[in-house]
Amino acid sequence: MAATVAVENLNPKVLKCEYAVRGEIVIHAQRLQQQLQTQPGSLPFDEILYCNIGNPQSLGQQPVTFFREVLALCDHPYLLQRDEIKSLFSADSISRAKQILASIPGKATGAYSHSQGIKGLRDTIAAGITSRDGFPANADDIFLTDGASPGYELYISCIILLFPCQVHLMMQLLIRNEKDGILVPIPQYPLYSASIALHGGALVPYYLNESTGWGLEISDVKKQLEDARSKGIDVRALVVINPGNPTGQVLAEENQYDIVKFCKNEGLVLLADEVYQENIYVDNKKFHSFKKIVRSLGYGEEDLPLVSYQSVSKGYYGECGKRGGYMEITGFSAPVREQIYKIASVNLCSNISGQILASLVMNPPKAGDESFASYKAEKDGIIASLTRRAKSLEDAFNKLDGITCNEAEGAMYLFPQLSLPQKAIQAAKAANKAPDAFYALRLLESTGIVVVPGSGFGQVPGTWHFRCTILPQEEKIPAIISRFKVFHEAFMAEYHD
Ligand code: DCS
Repeated sequence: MAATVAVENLNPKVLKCEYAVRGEIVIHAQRLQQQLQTQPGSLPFDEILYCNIGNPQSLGQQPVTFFREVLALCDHPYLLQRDEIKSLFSADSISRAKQILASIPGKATGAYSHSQGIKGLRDTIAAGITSRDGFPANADDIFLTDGASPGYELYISCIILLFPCQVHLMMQLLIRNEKDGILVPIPQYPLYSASIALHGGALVPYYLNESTGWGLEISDVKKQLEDARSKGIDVRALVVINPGNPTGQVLAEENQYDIVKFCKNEGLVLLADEVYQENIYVDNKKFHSFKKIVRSLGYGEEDLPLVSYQSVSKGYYGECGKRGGYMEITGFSAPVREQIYKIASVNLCSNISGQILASLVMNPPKAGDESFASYKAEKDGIIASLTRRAKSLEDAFNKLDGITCNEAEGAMYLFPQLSLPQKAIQAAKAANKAPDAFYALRLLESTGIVVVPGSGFGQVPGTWHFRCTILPQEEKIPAIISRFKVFHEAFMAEYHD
């Protein structure tokens, strides 16, 4: 008898899982893009402007030259034997590639590595963390991953599913689960809700305070924690995203101290998503890693289990497609670490180009290196341009009636609030859509601009938002702003109460 696989008999956890960053609006945008190709002139715009996803190079951001030179040489070491490379590659990229290859067994980027990643690269990353924080880091605490997403998956797998021999799609469909809670900020990047849903855990929300620039208030976290506990949920961990996605805030240092003390007092693991650590656009805020905050408080390994995530997808490097990242885990007992290692080894290893890039972003060229001046110019140019783009979009949103927008202090997004007229809310209801999804769909159909409705990230009930990236190339920003304004004013006039 043939096996019957139908939506009705799939694992309900898979059906529950949502990921709006590539959801309905984006699928519709892709359809419209095809229509523009097959029937040019059939829509009121001539291109789709993707402001939905933090994928900088897809919108024209150039990769950092030094990083790509090293990658190219590592992947094709034959080049290192050729004299011509001296005129094509910088001296420090050549020496870095040689140094990296020497640390790879067999000098082969096509070979599996140690399950945690190549030891020499982890040493480099640990040294980078040490110099960033002023506190020591250890290569044994680093797990290199294919971007930050699997790192989180890996961890959640460990704590919720108790080691589910990792995780083929079909296994995912079949595994039933437990009831353990994770505190997650709302609004949040939907990797967290999706992953918790997939593994069948309980998402315990805490709300960021929009009126204080998306501040994280310990009093609210505590209230939510107690509420969840009173319902019998065993809350295991607190997720903090700093700088924030989708909200763009950078936590104040004092606030970070309070968060760390809270986690220690409540016996929570701190999951610190720090993938936007290089994306800061204001002078009055700095990135401080939670590792540094924990150590500055004098806390040792035994005081607080901490997982910190970094990725090559973000920052000024934006190497999303290379799938590199790491998690640094501290404060876990040896037997637990063994289990985390076991799960990592089921995946064999992360891809080697991503591993190399992770080591490069944590140890870029230094003053005195041949590439330093060009590297710095590329990096500063990208960050300065992102800062200008964030400011222009924020100002433009704030000039519109019915929109208020907090400052993008960091990350790659603005998350403006929409005050929609009742008639628009009713029209959305009639169309069976959340009001912000209705707005985003209309925006797409009139302008080609793709944003993600706030409902995809979670928001205070009864409020409506959308997330707009700051990533379109700078010369496109004025057109985006003017198209947006025309749409918004027409929409508000159409549904005026
Ligand atoms: N953590 C946060 C806060 C993110 O925003 C992302 C990606 C990730 C982790 C995972 O990234 P990688 O797996 O590529 O390292 N951000 C998505 C987003 O909101 N837009 O683009 C992707």
